[in-house]
Amino acid sequence: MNQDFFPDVEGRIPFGGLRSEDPLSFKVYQPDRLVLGKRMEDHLRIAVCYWHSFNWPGSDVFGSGTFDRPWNDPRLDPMIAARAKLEAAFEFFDKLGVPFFCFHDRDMAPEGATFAESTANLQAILDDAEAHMARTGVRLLWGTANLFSHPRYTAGAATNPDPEIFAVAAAQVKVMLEATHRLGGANYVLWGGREGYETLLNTDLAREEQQLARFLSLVAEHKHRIGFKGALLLEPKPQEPTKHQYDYDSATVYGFLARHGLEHEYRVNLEANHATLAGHSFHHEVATAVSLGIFGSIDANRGDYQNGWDTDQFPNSVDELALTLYEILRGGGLTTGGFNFDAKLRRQSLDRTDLFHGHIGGIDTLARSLLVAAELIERGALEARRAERYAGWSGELGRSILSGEVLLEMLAGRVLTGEIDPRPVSGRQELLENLVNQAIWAVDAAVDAAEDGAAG
Ligand code: XLS
Ligand code: CA
Ligand code: CA
Repeated sequence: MNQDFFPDVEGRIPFGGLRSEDPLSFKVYQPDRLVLGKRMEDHLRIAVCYWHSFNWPGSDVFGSGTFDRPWNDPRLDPMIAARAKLEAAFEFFDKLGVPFFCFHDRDMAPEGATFAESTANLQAILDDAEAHMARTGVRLLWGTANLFSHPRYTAGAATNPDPEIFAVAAAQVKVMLEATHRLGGANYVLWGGREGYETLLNTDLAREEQQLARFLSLVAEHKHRIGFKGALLLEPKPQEPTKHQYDYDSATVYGFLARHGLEHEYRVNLEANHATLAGHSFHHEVATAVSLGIFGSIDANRGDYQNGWDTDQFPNSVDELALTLYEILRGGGLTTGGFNFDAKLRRQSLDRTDLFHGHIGGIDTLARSLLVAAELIERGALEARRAERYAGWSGELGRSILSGEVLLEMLAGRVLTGEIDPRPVSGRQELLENLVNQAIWAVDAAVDAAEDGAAG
């Protein structure tokens, strides 16, 4: 396949600005624009995911694929199809102008009749992937193994009641961790695809936890053995496909890691829609991970507040994402992580260019959210009020409590004499929410003024 798969997009998607009428242009995202002294591209480290964009045919439980993805034709030789898909994928990454991509082993190369054949398929396609990466400069944000699609994983991979399935999963992760290392991946992700349960009637929770911990210890040990310097990331999700997934949310994952001495080996890859499913806001998940010291990377998307499953839509709300970006910037920003669009088109979005529209909108939303978050950081008003709220803990009483110097008895004594007699103070939530809106509107006004200037 040497013809362009996306002929309607001639070269790199340009920056057009807010007044642009070209839907195939960025309205906000400018990779080289400096925000808080750092390039936008380096703040966001955007990635496209292989699976939703190139593997998924647009099927749902009621109907078959609707998308134009010729490599999914079952009459094709699977390796020829895999190479055609790879070419289209890299054409897309390159035209969109993003620095990274992410993939599962089975997204890129077909499963063979035996494990050895599947591994050989992957190795062969990796040669081509390396060539495409060298040609386009697109890098690997993370790799991962698909431990959930094959029927052998119905009852889980590491948490399977059958140790032989644990062994196959271990072999698959070994191959894919090494593949990620070979491609210079910045991270390796483990989403607990079917690590969870359908019914407690046949499940031994304590045993499955031990199995999962052993699996993750083996993976960390192998990472060090092969000299992979990227971060290992677990991806929390509360349910789907199983009724209850073990890696429920950031806090649950941290508790698990700490119980097994793995909290310095793993961080988290947080997905917006998974936070929604867990009943959290996305910025709660990010702030929790930052505060626990395990924040790693982001899967950008959004759910639908009217239903309870993983719709993986492209993000489009600056109001919501600005708060997430704010927590990330407060935590020091991304290091090995990035923003991977784990987002998929709606089934009726049939045209090839729809893939561009989805990503362009998501990227612009992220860029605009970054501007708002930077504005909030620069204004410093939220931070100042937060510091003021806790100021007492830097005083004599607060320090003596935290250092362990005082006992309950001593505190009680000071309260009894009336020496300590506090008054509640306002949390000022509405004022703080107004400060956030003020920053959003200030960014709107600044962008408007800049465009007026540019228009002359
Ligand atoms: C599924 C997950 C998955 C991981 C990678 O819900 O989001 O796509 O990101 O295995
Ligand atoms: Ca994900
Ligand atoms: Ca998802």
